[in-house]
Amino acid sequence: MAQNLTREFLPATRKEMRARGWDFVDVVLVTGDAYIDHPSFGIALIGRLLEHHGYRVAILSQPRYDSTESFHVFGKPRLFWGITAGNLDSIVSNYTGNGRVREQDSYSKDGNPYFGSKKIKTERRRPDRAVTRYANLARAAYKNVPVVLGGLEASLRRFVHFDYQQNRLRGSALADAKADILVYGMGEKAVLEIARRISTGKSLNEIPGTCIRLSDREKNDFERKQPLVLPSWQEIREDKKKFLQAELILDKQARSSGKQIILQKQQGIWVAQYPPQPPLNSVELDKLYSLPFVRGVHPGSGRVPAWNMIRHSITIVRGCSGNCSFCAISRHQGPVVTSRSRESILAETRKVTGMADFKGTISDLGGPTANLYGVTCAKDSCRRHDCLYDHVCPHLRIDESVFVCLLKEVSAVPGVKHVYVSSGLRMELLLKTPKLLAELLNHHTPGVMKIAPEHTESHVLRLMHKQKPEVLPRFLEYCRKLTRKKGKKIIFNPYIISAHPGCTERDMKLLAQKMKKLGLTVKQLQDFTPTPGTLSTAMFVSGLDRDTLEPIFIPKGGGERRRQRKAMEEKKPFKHRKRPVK
Ligand code: B12
Repeated sequence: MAQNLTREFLPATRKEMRARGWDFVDVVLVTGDAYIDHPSFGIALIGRLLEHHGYRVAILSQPRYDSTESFHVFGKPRLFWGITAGNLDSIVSNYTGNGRVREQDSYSKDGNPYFGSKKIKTERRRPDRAVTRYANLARAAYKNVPVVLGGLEASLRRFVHFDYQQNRLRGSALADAKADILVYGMGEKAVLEIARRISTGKSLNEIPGTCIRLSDREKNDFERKQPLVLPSWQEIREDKKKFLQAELILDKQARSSGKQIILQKQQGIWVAQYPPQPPLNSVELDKLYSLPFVRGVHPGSGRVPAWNMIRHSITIVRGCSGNCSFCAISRHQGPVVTSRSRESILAETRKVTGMADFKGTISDLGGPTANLYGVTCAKDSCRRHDCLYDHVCPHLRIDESVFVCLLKEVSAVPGVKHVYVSSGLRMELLLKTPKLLAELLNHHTPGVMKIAPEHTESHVLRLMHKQKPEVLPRFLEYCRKLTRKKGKKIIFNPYIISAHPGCTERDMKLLAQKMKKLGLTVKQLQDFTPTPGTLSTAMFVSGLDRDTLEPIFIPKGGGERRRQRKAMEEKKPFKHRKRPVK
C-alpha cells in the first residue's frame, strides 16, 4: 500500500486535485483552521497518515458555511468525510474566556477571524460549534457518505458538556451532528481502522477509540456487555451534582484506560464509547513524525500566526499524567506518556535547520509537559496515572540524563545556535532532576523561564490538582542559588489562573502578596475558562468540590472575575535584597 509520496501539499483546491490527475478523492478532511502541513496540526497528521496508507485525501480548510457549495469542491468523497473544528475548540478559538468575540484568530489567514476585511466584519471564518455545522453541511451535500468526527472539539464534547459561550449544558456533539462515528483522543489508529472498514464495506461498530450513536433498542443489545452507564442528560439537567459525578467517572476511566464501554442517554439517542485505542508507542510516533510534511502554510492561507508559534519547534513527547483540573489532556491525548526516540528528534531537527527561514533557534523541544520526556513507570499497569499528585509517585522512573543528552545532541546539530524549552515544565519534577534543571537554566532558557504555579493558596491548588504551595518558593530559591553561582540572571514568568472554582478575591490578594515577596511579576494572568471536558468546568457547573463533593465558592459574572483580576494589579515589585555572601 505504502507508495512514494510527492512532497507537495495535500490538495486543498479542485485545481490541485486535478493536477494530480484525480477526478475523485477517497476522503475529504474538513477543518475550521487554515491548512498548515505540519505534525503539530491534527488534520495534517491524519491526512498524511491516510495518504501513507494509499488513500486519496483532500483538505477543505475553513469552507464557507452559508450553503453546501464549498462541500462540492472535490466531488463526492468515495469513502468518508473527516470533520474537525481545528486545533482548538471553535468556541475557544472564537471567544475569550469572558465570552467576548475574539478579534484575533491565531489559526486563520493574517490572524483575521473574518472572511472579509476585519473592518466590515462579514462572516467569521470558523462557525461556532464548527464540528456540528460542518457535519450537517457535509450530510446535506452528499446524503449517504459516512461522516466521521474527530479533533479536540468533537473529542471533548463527546458526552454531555458545558458550553461557556451559550452558558449552558449541551448534549453530545455526536448526537447534534447526527454523524456516523466520533473519534476521541489521538486518532491515528481509529481513523485507519475506519477507512479500512468503510473501504471493505464492514460495519463501524466496536472500534476502540470511537463513539457511536445507539437507539433505545440497540442500547438494550449492549446490556450484555456490562457497560458503565453515566447519569443521563435528563438527570444532569435536574441535578448538577450528577454532572460532576459523570465527569469524575470519565476522568477515572481516562486515567485508567478503562476497558468498559461507557453509555450515556442524550436528549434522544444514546452515545456509546468504546475503550480507548492503546497510545502510539515510541516507534509508531517516530514513524508518524517521519511522514513527508511540507512544514509550511498552504499558499492559499497566507500568513497564519499559529505557524509562527510552532514553525521551529519540535514535539518530543505525547500525553501527560499531571491531570491538572483545568486541562483536558488526560481526556484527550491521554495520561500515558510516550517519548520520541533521539534519532527521530534529531532527524526532525535537521529538517528544521534546512528550512529557508531558520535562523539558528529551535524555539521549543516540548509537548504537553516537556520534562516528562524520557520518564517511564516501574509498574506495568497502573490504573491511577496520577503521577505528580499530590507528590511525585515513587514508581516514576526519572532518568534525567535522557533529556540532558537530547538537549546536547540537538544543540550539536549543524546550524543550531540555540535550543529552548518553552513548553510547560513541572517544578516538582525539576527539583528531582538537578542536572537537567541546571542544563535548562544555563543553556536552554532565553533569559526568561516560564513556570506554571497557577496559584499559591493551598485550597485552590488542591482544587486545581496542582503542586503543594511550598514547591514554588523552594524551586525559586534553588534556581536563584544555582544561577547566582553562574553569575546568570533568570527572570521567572509565572502563569497564573484567576477566578478558578474555589478561588476568592481574598485568595487573589494573598497570591499577589506572595508573588511580590517572591520577586515575581505576573504577566501571564488568565481568567479561568470553563472549556469542555475538564473537572474544573464540572466544578464550575455543579458548584461542588471535585474531591469532597461539598459546595465551594464559584467566581461567576464579569464583576467577580474583574475584581479577582484587579487584585493582581500589583504595585512596583518588591526588590529581592542580595544576602551578603557569607
Ligand atoms: C502544544 C499545545 C499548545 C501549543 C501549540 C498548539 C498548536 N499545536 O497549535 C501552544 C503553546 C501554542 C498552545 C497555545 C494555546 N493553547 Co494549547 N495546547 C497544546 C497541547 C498540549 C497539545 C496540542 C498539540 O500539539 N496537539 C497535536 C495535534 C496533532 O493533536 P490534535 O489536534 O489533538 O490532533 C489529534 C486528534 O485530535 C485527532 N484528530 C485531529 N483532527 C482530526 C480529524 C479527524 C477527521 C479525525 C478522525 C481525528 C482528528 O487525531 C490527531 C492526531 O492524533 C494541547 C493539549 C491536548 N491537545 O491535549 C493544549 C490545548 C489544545 N491548548 C489549549 C489552550 C486553551 C490553548 C490556549 C488558548 C491557551 C491560552 N489561553 O493562550 C492557546 C491558544 C493558541 C492561540 N494562541 O490561540 C487547550 C484547548 C482547550 C479546548 N477545549 O479547546 C488544550 C486542550 C489544553 C487544555 N487546557 O485543556 N497550545
